[in-house]
Amino acid sequence: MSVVSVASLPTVAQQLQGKVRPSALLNVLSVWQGDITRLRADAIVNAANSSLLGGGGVDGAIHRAAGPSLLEECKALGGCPTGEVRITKGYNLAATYVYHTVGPVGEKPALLKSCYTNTLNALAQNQVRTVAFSSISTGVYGYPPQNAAKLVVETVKDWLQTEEHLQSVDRIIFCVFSERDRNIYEAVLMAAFE
Ligand code: AR6
Repeated sequence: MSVVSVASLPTVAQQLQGKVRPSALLNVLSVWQGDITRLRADAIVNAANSSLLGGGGVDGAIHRAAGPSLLEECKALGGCPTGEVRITKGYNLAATYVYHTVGPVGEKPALLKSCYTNTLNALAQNQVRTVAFSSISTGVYGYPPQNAAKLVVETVKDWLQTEEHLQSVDRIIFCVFSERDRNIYEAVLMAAFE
């Protein structure tokens, strides 16, 4: 499958030109629709479960594309509580690292926010400059996608308000799988930056 380098993707500032107020924050954000395993980034963020032993959805896709060494490394981590994050290598993926976060089952905003904040803090700490997030909890875990996107955009926007955080990243990609979710993210970003 063809690899997409995240540095080549248009930013939200470019994607939604004229529809959003210019903001330095929008120069580091992108919305991209497709299979996250195709992305060449420093890190991709997996929607894992607390066992970290793989599953369906994006988790299954990441494990299949990374190969069996990913599961071996995950086994040694001893699981991950909801809202937290654990880091592995990317193995056969185009991404260097996988950040595995465990979203809540159902609409639990504080826990979903923790997934994103903890992951962003860990990325900055590890000097990871390009990252693609999958839409945590919005598949089988049943978080309503629109509400999740609003919370995610607000959380990332707040996090980027700190100059140190803004300087720490080159690109944060919201990787959406469906056209519906791409429309949701674009509308939510327009509302957040109008
Ligand atoms: N690339 C990008 N996004 C994807 C891909 C892909 N290849 N495949 C699915 N999505 P889900 P959750 C989207 O169910 O709700 C697993 O079994 C999907 O359309 O993968 O957090 C874990 O092991 C949706 O928008 O994750 C857990 O048990 C989003 O990824 C459980 O599912 C998240 O959907 C976690 O559930």
